[in-house]
Amino acid sequence: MRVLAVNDISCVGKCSLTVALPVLSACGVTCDILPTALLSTHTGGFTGYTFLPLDDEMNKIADHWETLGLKYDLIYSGYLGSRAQIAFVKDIKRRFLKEGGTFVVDPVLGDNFTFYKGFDEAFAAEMLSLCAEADYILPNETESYLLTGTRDFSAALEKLSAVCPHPVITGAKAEDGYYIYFGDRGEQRMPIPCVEGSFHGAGDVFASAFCGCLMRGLILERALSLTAQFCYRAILRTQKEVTDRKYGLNYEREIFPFLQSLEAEARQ
Ligand code: PXL
Repeated sequence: MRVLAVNDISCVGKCSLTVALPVLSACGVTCDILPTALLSTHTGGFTGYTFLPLDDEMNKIADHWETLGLKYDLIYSGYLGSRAQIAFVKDIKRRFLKEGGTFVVDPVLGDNFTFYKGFDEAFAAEMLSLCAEADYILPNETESYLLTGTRDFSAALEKLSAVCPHPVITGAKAEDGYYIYFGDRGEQRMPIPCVEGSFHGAGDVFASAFCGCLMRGLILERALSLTAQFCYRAILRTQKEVTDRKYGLNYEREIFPFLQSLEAEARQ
């Protein structure tokens, strides 16, 4: 199985490609990368970070790949730095996704009900148009709100279902705990263990592990369950080890138990 991760390289802060590569490789799938930008750190909680968009390079990389005839079983897109990059990812999907392949979009927009730096309503509208081309989308509760304009998860899921066949709203805080809302057969929701507050990079660990589970043949519900458990354990460890949250999840030592459960259920 061959995956293409389209995401930035944040050198410090454990998110995007620095998470996708180790997690997907550990899952036993080849992970190629298309870097969208190079940053000294991610943009959440750091100041003075450097940011180099890689649009020109992305074009050249894609043109070279075409000469190699590369095709992917799954393309996973994450942080995109501009509306032009969103348009470019649509083109990447058209050129490099295998017939019948899977397109997963993590519509990275914000957290704590606010946009990440540099994003706004127009950007969210463009992201929604990318979601419309995806098989699976993985908004967190903030992104679900920014994409649909509603904080009601059932209503948001309904709106997202009209756009994409398998919307998944992660870390949704309801009255009685946290849930994953997903909608491939009407509305479903799965209770998940969760820790109060936001942990930077958790969405990227989730998306990467989820793609790994799909590539190993797990059905949606099992992929979500194993992935949620992995993220929860990584969050607990991060909390226990009292690392500054902006440096990301301490997920590394949770990879092994995650893989044990994955291998027990994998069908390919
Ligand atoms: O984790 C999402 C993410 C990815 N990449 C960059 C970010 C963020 C969130 O802040 O800034 C560059």
